[in-house]
Amino acid sequence: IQGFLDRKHELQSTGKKAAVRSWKTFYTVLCGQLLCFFKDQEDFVSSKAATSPIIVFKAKCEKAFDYTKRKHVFRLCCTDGSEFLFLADTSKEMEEWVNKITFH
Ligand code: I3P
Repeated sequence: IQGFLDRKHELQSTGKKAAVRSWKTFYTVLCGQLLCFFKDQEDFVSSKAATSPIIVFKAKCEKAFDYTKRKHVFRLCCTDGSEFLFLADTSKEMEEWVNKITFH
């Protein structure tokens, strides 16, 4: 699965609140057990990553029911303690991402 998602860093691996907390748009690609981030599809094709990938192996991924500021948001809790929110365009897209990340 791949496409544009907005991403917000909530917690660092230490469990501390992330310092940079604004939403950022990335062309996001799930590749095996890695979630990879690019500026756009062109950058993905030329393997020009925008930021480091997230390891989704054994991560917990589900709809962020408690985050009510925006719709179609899901949360990814990684085994290192870090946490991210992702904003999809539609609830269908959100469910697709959650399923693919959970059962990759
Ligand atoms: C953050 C930005 C985020 C906001 C976050 C702010 O400020 O406004 O959109 O999260 O709030 O810290 P900045 O752009 O200066 O980094 P929400 O959209 O979820 O409100 P937070 O620190 O309460 O998470």
